Amino acid sequence: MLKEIKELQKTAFSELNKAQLLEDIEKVRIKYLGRKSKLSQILKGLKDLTVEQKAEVGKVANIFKRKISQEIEVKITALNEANLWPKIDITIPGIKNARGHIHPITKTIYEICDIFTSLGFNVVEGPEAEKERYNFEALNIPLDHPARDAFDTFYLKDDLLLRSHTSPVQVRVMEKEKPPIAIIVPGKVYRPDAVDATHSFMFHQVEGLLVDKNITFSDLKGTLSVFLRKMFGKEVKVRFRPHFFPFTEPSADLDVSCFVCNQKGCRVCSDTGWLEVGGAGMVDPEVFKAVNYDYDEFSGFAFGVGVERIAMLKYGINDIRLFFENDYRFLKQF
Ligand code: 2U9
Repeated sequence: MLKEIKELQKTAFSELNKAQLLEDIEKVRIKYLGRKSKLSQILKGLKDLTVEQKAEVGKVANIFKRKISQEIEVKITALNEANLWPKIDITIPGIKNARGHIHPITKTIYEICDIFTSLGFNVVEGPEAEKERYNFEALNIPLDHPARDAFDTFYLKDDLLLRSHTSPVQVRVMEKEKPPIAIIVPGKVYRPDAVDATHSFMFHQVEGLLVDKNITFSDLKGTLSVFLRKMFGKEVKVRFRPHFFPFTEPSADLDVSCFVCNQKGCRVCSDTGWLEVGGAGMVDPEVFKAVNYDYDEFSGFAFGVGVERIAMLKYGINDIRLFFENDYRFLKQF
């Protein structure tokens, strides 16, 4: 009988080892532990044995019963746990991670800077928190100047403010270096404007400055015409409209012919046939005085463009706020 139990144990464990599914395990359980199992019969037959035999066979039979029961439990638990994990179908194509890319404003800045560097300009950047002297005084905007109202804003503390244009960087360069100078200055600027579809308290500019001997308004017109045709297409016309800026004299607003309607008249150009893209002028002698340049020896031109404005025109975007909302549905189009 002891031999019979040993045999039983061997086959039971070997069959349990092979069982892969819950139903296979259940079959093993019924076969070896069920009411009609050999083990059951052996246990029932114990009563016919001698006391010694009963003790010995009973002990071995019960050990077998306990061991196989335990092993069955372990296997069922393991299988149930494995079934909790989602099944992975490795033949399904994966989901690609979205790849980041350059923001449309940065892209437009790069494009503008590329054109000017191809013309021999150097790119310079400077601080966004500025002293009054660099943001105002050196640019011929004294404390009592009416033009200061449009800029005067966002003071961080006494004599430290968020710059309202990138012009302070040009002043810093002129303080450090003698002409010839040909620089382009991209960056963030801050103004006390109420936010709407075309205004933001923070936006980006690219400004330029060229100073040398014998620089004239013709140089300004030639340089900016080349830039605007590279930016908006060979066919655009360029117009310089008289204007006033404290830091340039004479000054002009900068227009390109409307490439949306080909000057037939549309909503984008308000039926004027022209789109304003920036401003420019000859550097005011007062600015040269502020940086100790001899304004009889040197002359220069300066200009500025709003990057958001250019990007909106180029890509047909009708609301400046889209640039700053970080909505991927908008950004992924560029
Ligand atoms: C120095 C001297 C002169 C920079 C200039 C403009 C004209 C201009 C506007 C374009 C759109 C500002 O962003 S905007 O609203 N800029 O019209 N900017 S001349 O003149 C300078 C700069 C630095 C030392």
